[in-house]
Amino acid sequence: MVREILAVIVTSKQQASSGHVTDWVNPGDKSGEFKRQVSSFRDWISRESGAKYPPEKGRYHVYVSYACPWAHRTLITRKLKGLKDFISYSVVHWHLAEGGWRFVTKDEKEPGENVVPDPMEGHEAFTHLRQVYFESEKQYEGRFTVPVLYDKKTKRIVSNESSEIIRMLGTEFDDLIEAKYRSVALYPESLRSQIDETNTWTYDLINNGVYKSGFATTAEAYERNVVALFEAVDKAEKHLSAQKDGPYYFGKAITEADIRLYVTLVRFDPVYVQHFKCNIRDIRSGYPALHRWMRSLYWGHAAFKETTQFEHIKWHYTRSHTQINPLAITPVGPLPHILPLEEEVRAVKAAVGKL
Ligand SMILES: N[C@@H](CCC(=O)N[C@@H](CS)C(=O)NCC(=O)O)C(=O)O
Repeated sequence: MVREILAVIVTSKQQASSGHVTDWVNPGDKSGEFKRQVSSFRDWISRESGAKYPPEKGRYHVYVSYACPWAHRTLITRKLKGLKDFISYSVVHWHLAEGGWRFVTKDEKEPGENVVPDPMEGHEAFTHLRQVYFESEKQYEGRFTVPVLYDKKTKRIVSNESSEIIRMLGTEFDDLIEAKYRSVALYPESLRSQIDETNTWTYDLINNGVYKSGFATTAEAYERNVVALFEAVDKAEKHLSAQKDGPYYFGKAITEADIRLYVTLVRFDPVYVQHFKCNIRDIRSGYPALHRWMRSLYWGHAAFKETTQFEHIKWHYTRSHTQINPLAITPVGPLPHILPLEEEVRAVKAAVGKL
């Protein structure tokens, strides 16, 4: 995780002064490389006595976008840990434009649950997520990212770093929730070193790798990153095909490794293959073990299926990144967005002799 944070050394000031929301690579940066900013709000909900943010039912809220893989991590974790009645959430409009994420108006109807105007008391006039950032820090100069974990009591942002939010949700409410949810251990002691090791390359080369490929502004930066991305996806495929006690990444129980890889892979064929040019292979025809694993999460668990909103995902990327897709036309396929568990694309069926 340290690497995750260090990998992204762009000061918030640089980002803010760069001008446009679509300036993912700072104009003037000759490297053409996308460098993710470091998250600024890094407090913790903690059950240690005297903690500034203790776990309490109904006290916290998460602002998310259904489009965003980092925010998606928090929605899956919230559901897997049975935190429905403990932590509320709301969803921003899928379109990211100048001024950052905005809330829907009360007359707008977008697909999915909880796509609502800012529901916080006192936020009735808020139109954009940036107002939540400014409420916490008047001089905030970074990007206005989701997810945001918000404390209703102090009206402060606790954290805007998803890797840390999922850790808090994963353990800090355990004294309050039902036993069946307490036993869901997403970062169990016995697997920590393996999860940490996997997180390091999955984050850098896959989760962030799709962005580094897609946002690159030189052919060299794109090619270097897309090749590294596919080497890492090959490595994940190899790991999963050797995993005999599945169905999960590390065997019999879901861990955060499943969550962190799923959020990128489920967006891969619908968006990253064409929009971010991550097209050396696609998942459905090129990666049988990953394809099966991803679909078993989606079709087998409400926490994955109900939090995956393909319309938000497709519309957000293809209509917000006008530097990549200036006409903002959303490609229709591939259809379906995700295949049923027992279905395969024709090429795969032919290869296994089922045609
Ligand atoms: N480190 C953050 C990254 C979050 C992030 O980059 N979110 C994107 C959406 S996928 C965002 O909100 N971007 C808006 C912007 O940069 O203006 C995390 O993992 O929580």
